[in-house]
Amino acid sequence: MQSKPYKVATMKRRSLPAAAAALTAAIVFFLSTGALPAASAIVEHTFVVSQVKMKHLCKETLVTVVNGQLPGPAIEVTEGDSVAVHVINKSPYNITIHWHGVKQWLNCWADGVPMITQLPILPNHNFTYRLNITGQEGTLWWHAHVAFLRATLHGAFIIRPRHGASSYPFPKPHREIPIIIGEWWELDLAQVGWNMAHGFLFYFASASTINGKLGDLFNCSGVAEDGYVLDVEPGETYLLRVINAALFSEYYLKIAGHKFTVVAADANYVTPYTTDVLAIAPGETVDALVVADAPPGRYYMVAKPNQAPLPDTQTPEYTTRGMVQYSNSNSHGAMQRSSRGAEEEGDGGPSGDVPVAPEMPDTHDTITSFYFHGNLTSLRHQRSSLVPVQVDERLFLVLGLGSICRKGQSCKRGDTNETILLATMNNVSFQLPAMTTPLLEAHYYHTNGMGTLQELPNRPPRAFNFTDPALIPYGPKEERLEPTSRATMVRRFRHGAAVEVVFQSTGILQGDSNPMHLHGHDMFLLAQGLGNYDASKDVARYNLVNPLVKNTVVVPNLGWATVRFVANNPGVWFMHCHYEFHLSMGMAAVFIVEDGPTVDKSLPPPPANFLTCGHDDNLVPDELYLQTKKSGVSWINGV
Ligand SMILES: *[C@@H]1O[C@H](CO)[C@@H](O)[C@H](O)[C@H]1NC(C)=O
Ligand SMILES: *[C@@H]1O[C@H](CO)[C@@H](O)[C@H](O)[C@H]1NC(C)=O
Ligand SMILES: *[C@@H]1O[C@H](CO)[C@@H](O)[C@H](O)[C@H]1NC(C)=O
Ligand SMILES: *[C@@H]1O[C@H](CO)[C@@H](O)[C@H](O)[C@H]1NC(C)=O
Ligand SMILES: *[C@@H]1O[C@H](CO)[C@@H](O)[C@H](O)[C@H]1NC(C)=O
Ligand SMILES: *[C@@H]1O[C@H](CO)[C@@H](O)[C@H](O)[C@H]1NC(C)=O
Ligand SMILES: *[C@@H]1O[C@H](CO)[C@@H](O)[C@H](O)[C@H]1NC(C)=O
Ligand SMILES: *[C@@H]1O[C@H](CO)[C@@H](O)[C@H](O)[C@H]1NC(C)=O
Ligand SMILES: [Cu+2]
Repeated sequence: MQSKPYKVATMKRRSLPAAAAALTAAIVFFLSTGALPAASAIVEHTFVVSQVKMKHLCKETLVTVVNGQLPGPAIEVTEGDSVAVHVINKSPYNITIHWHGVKQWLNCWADGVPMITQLPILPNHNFTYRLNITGQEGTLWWHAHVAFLRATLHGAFIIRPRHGASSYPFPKPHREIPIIIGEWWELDLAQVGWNMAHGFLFYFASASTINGKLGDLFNCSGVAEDGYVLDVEPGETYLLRVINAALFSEYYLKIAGHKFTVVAADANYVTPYTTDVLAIAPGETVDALVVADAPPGRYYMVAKPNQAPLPDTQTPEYTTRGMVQYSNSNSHGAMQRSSRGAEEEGDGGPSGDVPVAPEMPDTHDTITSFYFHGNLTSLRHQRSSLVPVQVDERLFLVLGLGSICRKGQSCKRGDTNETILLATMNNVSFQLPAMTTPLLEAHYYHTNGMGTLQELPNRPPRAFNFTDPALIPYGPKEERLEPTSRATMVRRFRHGAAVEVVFQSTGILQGDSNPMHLHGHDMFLLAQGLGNYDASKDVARYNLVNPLVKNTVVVPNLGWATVRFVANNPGVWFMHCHYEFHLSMGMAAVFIVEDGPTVDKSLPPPPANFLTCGHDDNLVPDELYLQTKKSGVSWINGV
């Protein structure tokens, strides 16, 4: 039984006299901001998380969604607004919602990472998230921060400029369209998440999607699946707000016969960049203008995943497609036909009834993504002038895989089932603390629960030829590098510290790229390169003038990327790879940003509705204490 879409209450631009008792917060907000009261509003949503049956590929599947929708509802706000989202959890799972890319200034409590920033919302429980949206414009998104369930629990989060669309630093589009790339899974995602974290790795989606639709490359008994159709008027301009919500793959997006002008990425404006292909990794967003300037007709919009070539392990990857359809094209019933008969681009435009298909990059082409990201720079904007020149803390974080023995201290490595495969940073794999108190709460109240953590090392314990292809996927060189360990890795930063991180992808067991996502802060992407990072020549390439500003940075396959950020948002922030398999295998760490010298630079107490554990001293589980101590790595003292 499909549940009815839940009514979404949006209270935009409500005048003061109309504010009801429930809007007390709004009144406080209006009174305290003062500056532009007419431009601020409370945007309110109710998210009912429940399981519904959906049918694709001839098979009915139980999926966990918000308000019965896949993708979930879009949140649309104006910069300066406040947002309240009431989450009612009617699913059988523990849920949290993360507001991906929202900076959450002094509001880490609402970041939505289970056991790191909050207790999860239990089945049949409610929780209200309150966020202020300031100093950001563009496309972000929200998703459950629960292993794998984000495949079906996600939606767009769109922030428009305070002074309206005419203040965009690009021609005002006629329409704005979210394009969410996702995957269709027929498996029990909660189970898959558990399995992945326990070394059982081979689970894959059944299809990929654009705005929740599989498109005509997929069928049920020969009947093509519905595809996403964008109807356009000749000559008009469309702003596509592209989000990669997929768990597993970076995608290339093309529209036959059309070009994109990229104008923003991760809700930061970029120098307009014209290209016929977008590259977008999980966690990234790209805003691109498309002008409907082709001969009227029908044009496929194709999203195709890439993957590292052999000798990397090859996994099933699915291309999906929708359609751009001109209003005065004489053919109807888009997406009814099978894939056969699509014309390749370059044949001189559409003829008759056959939609034009774009020529896509090869699946194993990863260099197109490298170039795409390398060609983006930020548009000169207030924030882009703030690249820290002096660096206080430097981290060199080596990203790879590793393994621990299923039983005992020693076991066969390589292609064996005696190990649990893990993903690592500097040779440690992240595991959630076994405490019953979330880290943020333990940090805020200085409870001794923080004593169980391990410090994220500044550099890998041992240097090796990180990008030697001989490491992929197995072999004697690789087997020696494989043994690793698990811990709750954290790194503390003084308030205001300028931090430089060099992320280095490796070839241990695989040569994947790594889309690294930092919560609560944007990062300046100073440079990226292929092969091993070499400070003696790569520092000279740093862009300190107009680097891209991102919350998710793609560290190229067998390459590196350098970022800088200022740790000025106090709290406990997750930093992790946005490939779900890497995340659930432990490619993550926690950055703790300390309070500043004044109240307005310090984390306020948790909001009134917050579920806390009570602050007794009974927070250190002995088992974890012993396990961490045994590893002999330096300790963090939380007090
Ligand atoms: C849900 O969260 C509660 C409280 O943190 C925890 O005790 C329980 O084990 C969790 N359940 C699952 C299925 O993870
Ligand atoms: C959750 O919200 C629903 C709908 O507003 C309400 O009926 C229910 O009482 C709430 N439950 C809790 C535990 O607050
Ligand atoms: C939002 O901003 C208002 C006005 O500055 C402030 O009172 C409120 O605490 C803020 N809320 C959050 C969740 O940051
Ligand atoms: C899709 O069509 C192909 C070819 O007609 C067929 O082999 C396949 O089983 C179909 N898929 C489904 C799920 O029916
Ligand atoms: C920009 O893209 C072109 C190819 O499209 C490539 O040749 C060039 O190296 C790229 N620039 C950077 C800095 O990556
Ligand atoms: C491990 O692999 C060996 C050899 O491939 C096989 O015989 C054995 O049954 C496997 N054990 C498990 C627990 O899967
Ligand atoms: C790393 O390995 C590659 C491939 O074997 C090789 O070309 C390169 O020279 C090696 N680099 C170093 C620093 O040893
Ligand atoms: C990684 O850590 C493990 C366990 O602590 C250790 O045995 C191994 O030597 C380390 N490997 C590297 C390459 O640093
Ligand atoms: Cu995220």
